Amino acid sequence: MDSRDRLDLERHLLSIRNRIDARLPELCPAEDLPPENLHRSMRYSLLAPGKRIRPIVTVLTAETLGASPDAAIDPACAIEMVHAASLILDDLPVMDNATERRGKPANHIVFGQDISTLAAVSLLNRAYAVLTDAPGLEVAPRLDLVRELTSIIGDGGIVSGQVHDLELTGQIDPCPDQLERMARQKTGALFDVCARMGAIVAGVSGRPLEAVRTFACALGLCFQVLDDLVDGVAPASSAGIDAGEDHQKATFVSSMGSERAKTFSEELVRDAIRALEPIGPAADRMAGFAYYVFESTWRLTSQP
Ligand code: GRG
Repeated sequence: MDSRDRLDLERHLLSIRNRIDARLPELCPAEDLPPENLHRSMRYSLLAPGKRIRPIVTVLTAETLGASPDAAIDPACAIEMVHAASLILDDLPVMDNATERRGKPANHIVFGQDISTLAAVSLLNRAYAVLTDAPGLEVAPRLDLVRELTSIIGDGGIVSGQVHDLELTGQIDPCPDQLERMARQKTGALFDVCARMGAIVAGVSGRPLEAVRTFACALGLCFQVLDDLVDGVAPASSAGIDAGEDHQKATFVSSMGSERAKTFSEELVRDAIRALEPIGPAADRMAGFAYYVFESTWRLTSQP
């Protein structure tokens, strides 16, 4: 990608991100609405400065498959609500016991475990409400969006992935296949549903849907491998979480070593980009985005 294309991509990603960041506060109850501590807790995590990678995948997928980005914004925000809920739950003492997230004290440190658990449940519930009310879409696609989201959150997806993650905790060198299965459920499933929801907004199925799903699953797994690499080397300030906590956990680094994990992440980003070939030049931005995510996260893995 030459520098002009990269600038164009970065501008485009920023414009999507700005739209997401502007819409999220409108979709979340105001802080002064009772119970104030619950709503403050929800907004604290949801509006914290995350990278918004998952909602960007949703909007880019919809655009790539021929839809206007407008109808994809609320579904993308619903995805970010699920992501924020998962981060709150993941940081609890009974899970990863992390004290910092997105460069700030973790939700339960500020609001207590009781309120933060309820805030996570409330964010999840609100995500469904956002989908049922999504503007610019007929009733049938809105129902499809809800169905897709339910299919990846519970025992068929993220929650099961987290259970496997807990089971692997303490095993410092788990078999890479086990770890991959767990990461595909825990992290990959949410990326997958981003693509599926973008395709629903565009009203597209068949081969292009398969292409974007393969892309998203490979990118999600790649992202988890890179996240493990960053946690392994980055100081807390650059990772935005208390990175040391993950050292007790089974990670791709503890399982296969950092050199193999790096190679694996390169293979995965290549797989992701290759998966888009059937779509042709319309997918250039999505491919550029995958490389952009890879490259910017990779840079953090090489910090002293
Ligand atoms: C019911 C949604 C739900 C979850 C319950 C706790 C749990 C089960 C799952 C945890 C899933 C999880 C937190 C996976 C980690 C994924 C990951 C790599 C997170 C970091 O994502 P970034 O870097 O974060 O995109 P930002 O802060 O930039 O958004």
